[in-house]
Amino acid sequence: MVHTPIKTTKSQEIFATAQNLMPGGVSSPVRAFKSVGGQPIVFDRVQGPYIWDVDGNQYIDYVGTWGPAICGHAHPEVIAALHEALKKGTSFGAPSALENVLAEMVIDAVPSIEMVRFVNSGTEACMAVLRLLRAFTQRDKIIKFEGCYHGHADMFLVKAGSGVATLGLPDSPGVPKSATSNTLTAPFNDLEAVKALFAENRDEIGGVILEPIVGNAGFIPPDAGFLEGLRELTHEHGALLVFDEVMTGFRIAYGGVQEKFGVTPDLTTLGKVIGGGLPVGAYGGRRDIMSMIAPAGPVYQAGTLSGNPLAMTAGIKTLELLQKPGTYEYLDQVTKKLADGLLQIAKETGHEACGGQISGMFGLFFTSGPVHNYEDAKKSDTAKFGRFHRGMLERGVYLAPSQFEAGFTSLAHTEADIEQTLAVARDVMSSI
Ligand code: KE4
Repeated sequence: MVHTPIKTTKSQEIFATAQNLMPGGVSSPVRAFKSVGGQPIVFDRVQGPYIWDVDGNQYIDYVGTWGPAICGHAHPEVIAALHEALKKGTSFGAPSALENVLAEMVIDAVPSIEMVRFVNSGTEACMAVLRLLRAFTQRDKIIKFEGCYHGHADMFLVKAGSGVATLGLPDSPGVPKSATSNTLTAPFNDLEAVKALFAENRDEIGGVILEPIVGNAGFIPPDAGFLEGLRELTHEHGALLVFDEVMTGFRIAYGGVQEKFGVTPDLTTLGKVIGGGLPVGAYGGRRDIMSMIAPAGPVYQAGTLSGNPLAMTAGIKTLELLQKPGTYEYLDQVTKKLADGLLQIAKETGHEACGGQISGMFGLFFTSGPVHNYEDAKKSDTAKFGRFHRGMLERGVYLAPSQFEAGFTSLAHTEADIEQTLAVARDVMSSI
């Protein structure tokens, strides 16, 4: 397949200016394409599974603004609902019935959630849930897993994934030892390591937090028995189990990983999908724990724009769309076709690769694998991933700009989009 390099003049101009105005020219590090090389494209508009950049190039999108666009970008029904909501204003800073509606939908959907608090990002949700679990257990230590990312709050920037892994940052400067001295880490999928930490820190660990399917070290599903083992260990040691489902919530299943795998944590964090593309995060769980949150209880957490009526509106409409029969079967079907196809093409073109998918989330590593944890993931050929990413971009396919991220599909992706993507992938993998 002969391809002519895409014209990116306007993207380059805008990005050059941006770099003088904002650190790295971006509002979030991974967007700068640092680990895949080349300049990022500047978006002009999105619709369904597609992106158009400022030079008019069109792409099939597998990032979906990092997860929220699960119904496809700018879904007409979400846009229409927002138009209606806009007529009533943009922010209240006061109770609105819309918060009740989305809260009830989240509580009905997510097995662990009996009560929920809305915030504005996944980072805020994870920060708040950590404060809450420490207050409830009166224990300060937590266990997180290498390569997992729970937002950019100090306490979690220890062997974190996503942009921290992408940029190969150690643990970020500016984070005092005092903030991370209570953060213990273990390799993902390693129950023995968790048991050892509990033994070494008897009665001091308040909770275990994880991405139940890792997306921030690339796509790494839990080994059989891992989630169940954590549930038993936390019960045994009087610690709380926290599923960070900011990425997996309402994507892996309507009730998240906890519904699909049948393991119910004590607390859950959410984000991305529940905002339908507007800023929303949430944390929730057992009523006896959540009742400690101010003003019902003494644990403080607040936010000017939390429960924003526009964000609630977009989230409500998005979850309504996801409730339609066949949603998750369709996501699984198109994503399986994509992931299986990419692996098959990699094999046929002589590349060591592994990966997989669950529902609308997938990943591809350029290593023979298997990849059970972050150490395994780091064996990937990230330079080859960079060449793959650029080749796909040049041919109209937009993948996450890092080996240490997951890919996302949507209900708007058609079989034809997948076939086009695979045809392009064959061409690129034959040339890298
Ligand atoms: P935000 O603060 O970015 O809304 O959420 C933080 C967060 C928490 N937990 C999980 C499991 C997450 O995946 C995230 C954010 N994910 C990244 C993508 N891997 C957001 C993209 C970015 O940082 O630009």
